Amino acid sequence: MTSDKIREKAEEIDRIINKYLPKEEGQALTVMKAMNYSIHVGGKRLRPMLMMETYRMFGGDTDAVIHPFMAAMEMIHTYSLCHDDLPAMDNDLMRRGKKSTHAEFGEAMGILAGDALLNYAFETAIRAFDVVPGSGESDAERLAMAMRVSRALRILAKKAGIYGMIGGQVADVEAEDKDPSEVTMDTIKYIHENKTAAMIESSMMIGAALAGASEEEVAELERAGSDVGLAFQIADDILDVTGDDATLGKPVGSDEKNGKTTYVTLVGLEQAKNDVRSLSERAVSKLERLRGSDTESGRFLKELIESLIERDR
Ligand code: GRG
Repeated sequence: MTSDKIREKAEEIDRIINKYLPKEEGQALTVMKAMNYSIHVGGKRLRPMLMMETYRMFGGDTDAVIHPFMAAMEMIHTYSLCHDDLPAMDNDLMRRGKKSTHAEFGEAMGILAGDALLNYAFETAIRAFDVVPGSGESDAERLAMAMRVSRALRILAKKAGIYGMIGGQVADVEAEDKDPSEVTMDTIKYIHENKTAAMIESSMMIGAALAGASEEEVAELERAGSDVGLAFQIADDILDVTGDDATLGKPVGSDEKNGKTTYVTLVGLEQAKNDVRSLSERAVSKLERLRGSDTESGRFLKELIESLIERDR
C-alpha cells in the first residue's frame, strides 16, 4: 500500500467531512469554532475510510447516503478524543500534534465541544434520510433505503455507547485506579474491544448495512472489525513504547510513566508484535471470503488493514 494512496483517500474524506461541519456563526460561535478546530487539527480518518471502502466493496454508490455517516463517525471519534484529553481523564495538552481542544479553548468549551460533536454527529447521520429519490425508484425501493439508514443508525448509536466505546472507556478509567497486578488480560481485552474496536467494527458494519449487505455479512464484518480494532490498539500500545513524540503528535511513554498495565506489559513487546500480525491476517482472511473482496475497494481494504502493522503514528 502506498502512503500516497492513503493520503489521497484521507484528503477526499476531509473534503466530504468539511461539507457537514457547522458554520461558525451566532451566539454559540465559540463551541462551533472548538468543534471545527478539533476536527481540523488532523487525524488519519481511518474510520470513515474503512466505512467508505466497505460501502463501495458491497456495491454502494449513493454519496448522499454514505457521506453523512462518514462525517458522523469522525465527529464521534473526535468527541471521544476531546473528552479523553480533559483534566478529569488523561489531562493531555497535545493531540494530533497541536494543542488539545480544552488546552486551546478552556475546560468548559472542551467539554461542550465534545458534547456538541456527539449530538451533531446524529444530526448529520440523520440527513441520510433526506436522499432525494431518483425518478425511477418505487415506494418499495425508497422504503428499503430508509430501512438501511435506520439499521446503520442503530449500529452507530449502540457501538458508541455503553455497549461499545463508552463502556470500554469506563473500564479503562476504573482500571487506572487499580493495582496494576489486578488488571488482567480479560480486562484489557474488554477495554480494547469496546473503547477502540467498537468504532472500527461499526465503521465497517455501517458501510455494509447502507449498501444492503445481509445480516450474516454484517456479522462477519463485525468479527473482522474486532480483529482490526484489537490489532490497532495493540499497535497503539506498542507505539507508546517504540514511537517518537514528533511523528505521533503526542508524548510517548505515557503508559509507563502512569504505571499502566497494557497489552505490551502483559505479554511483552515481541509477542504483542506477533499478535498484531496474526490479528491483521485473520481479519484479511475474513474479508477475502466476503462478497466484493476482489473489487478495487476490497483490495484497498485488505492493503489498508495490512498497513496497520507497520504504522508509525
Ligand atoms: C471519552 C467516551 C470517551 C471515550 C474515549 C477513543 C477514546 C475513548 C479515547 C482516546 C484515547 C485512545 C488511545 C483510544 C484508543 C483508540 C485510539 C488509538 C484512538 C486514536 O485513534 P487514531 O489513531 O487517531 O485513529 P487519529 O488522530 O488519527 O484520528
